[in-house]
Amino acid sequence: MIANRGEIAIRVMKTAKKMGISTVAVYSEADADALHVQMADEAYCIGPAPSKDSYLNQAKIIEVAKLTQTDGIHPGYGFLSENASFAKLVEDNGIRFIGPSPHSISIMGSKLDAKAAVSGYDIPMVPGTEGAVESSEIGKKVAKEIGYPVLIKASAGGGGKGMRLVDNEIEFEEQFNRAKSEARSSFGNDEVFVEKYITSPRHIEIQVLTDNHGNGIYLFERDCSIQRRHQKVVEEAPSGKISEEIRNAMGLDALKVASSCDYSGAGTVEFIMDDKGNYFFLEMNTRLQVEHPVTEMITGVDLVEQQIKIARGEKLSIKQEDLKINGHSIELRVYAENAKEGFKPSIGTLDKYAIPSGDGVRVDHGFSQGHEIPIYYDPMIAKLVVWAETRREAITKMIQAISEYKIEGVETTLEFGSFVLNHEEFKSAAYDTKFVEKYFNDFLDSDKNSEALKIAALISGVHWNKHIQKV
Ligand code: MV4
Repeated sequence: MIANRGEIAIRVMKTAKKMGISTVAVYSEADADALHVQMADEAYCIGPAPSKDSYLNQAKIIEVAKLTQTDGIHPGYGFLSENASFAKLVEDNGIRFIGPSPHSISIMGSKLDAKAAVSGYDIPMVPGTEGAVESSEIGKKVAKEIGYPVLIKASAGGGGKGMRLVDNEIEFEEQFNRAKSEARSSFGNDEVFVEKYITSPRHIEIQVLTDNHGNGIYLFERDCSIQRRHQKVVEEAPSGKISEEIRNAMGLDALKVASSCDYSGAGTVEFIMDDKGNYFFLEMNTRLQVEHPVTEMITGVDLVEQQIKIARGEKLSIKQEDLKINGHSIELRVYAENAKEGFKPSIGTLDKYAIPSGDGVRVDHGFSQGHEIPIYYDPMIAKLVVWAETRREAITKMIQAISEYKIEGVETTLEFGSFVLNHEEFKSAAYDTKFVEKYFNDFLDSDKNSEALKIAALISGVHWNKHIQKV
């Protein structure tokens, strides 16, 4: 059973079919016509459109699993994928959870628990407090020691939620109180800690696979620095800026992080890297990630197949020395959003929908022509993934693929993707997490320029017809 929807439900079913496993889909009333429902061997409606009534309805999902004699549940990403209580409920009902144990999920779901778990494993961490900071006075003392600017982070946060930047001591108390009350209202847990702020980091994450027999491998890195307000836009593997030596050190450190919580399955260890190439452990994501395809493209490993085998209790059959990086892969997330209006969701019907194709082009999507993008869920339409021998060729292939992608009926982020891929800073691989913030206005201007050029071309055409041609 796939307890999810859209492209990831389809992605998981593809591998299940390849492995001869029959599939059960669940869906909300908004998704009755969805592709993931059509593709499954069996499909059951689990409630109304809002996620809390359907894709987050644990009791209903278990009820369908029991009815269909489901052996294992794949949670995809989002929804219930990092919910330790759900993983436990699944196992308590005699069903395999295709993911790590509730214990691993729970440790990595708390940043303070994660820090405590990895301490003693000699993993580089950003300078800061070890435990929760109880008062603004204590926090200020630490901040003075490590030096401003500092970040106040919520232990229960993640993906950028519940973070406060503090530039100097005068602002500390106010930001501390805000961070605490935000954490309390958003996560029901107001524990916060303080870290030195790394100004313009790169976001580098390592894919790992570990089994229940103590074996683990790392499948190299993905650079996910191109993002907007913690929403990733472009991801690539390998990073264009990492030496073999750092790559291997990060890989081994990522495996230590996995060991620290007895991890089993596919996981991602997130690091930030400063402008001198120092890297620091941030958090571990205990799920299959949206951007997993770029890793599959450069390693040839089907990560979902490995997840299923590990959940069955099999030993990892791939050894570290079997793995090598083959070529280069880039992913662009195609959202139903109007980039020019601050990435406002653009909901509607896909009146025209034609995907690019060809060697080294992969599109993971959950819609086809005529489908409506529901307002209830994430507005991602598709992931456009390319592979080529070299980074340069992969960039060229992506630019070509974007131009062949035809979507009408909703606004999309394809044009913004083209802006990123054509940018010198992207081409030189020198970008960091400030990229979108730094260049967004250039994107707006480039658009105005191209509008101006179009108008100029039209005017000169009219002029030619009216005056010059007659001469
Ligand atoms: C940081 C940081 C700088 N210094 N921690 C954002 C998401 C969450 N996983 C942690 N994040 C950050 N933590 C310290 N000490 C900068 C970020 C950050 C970031 C990290 C990864 C990718 C994109 C980011 C965008 C803004 C801030």
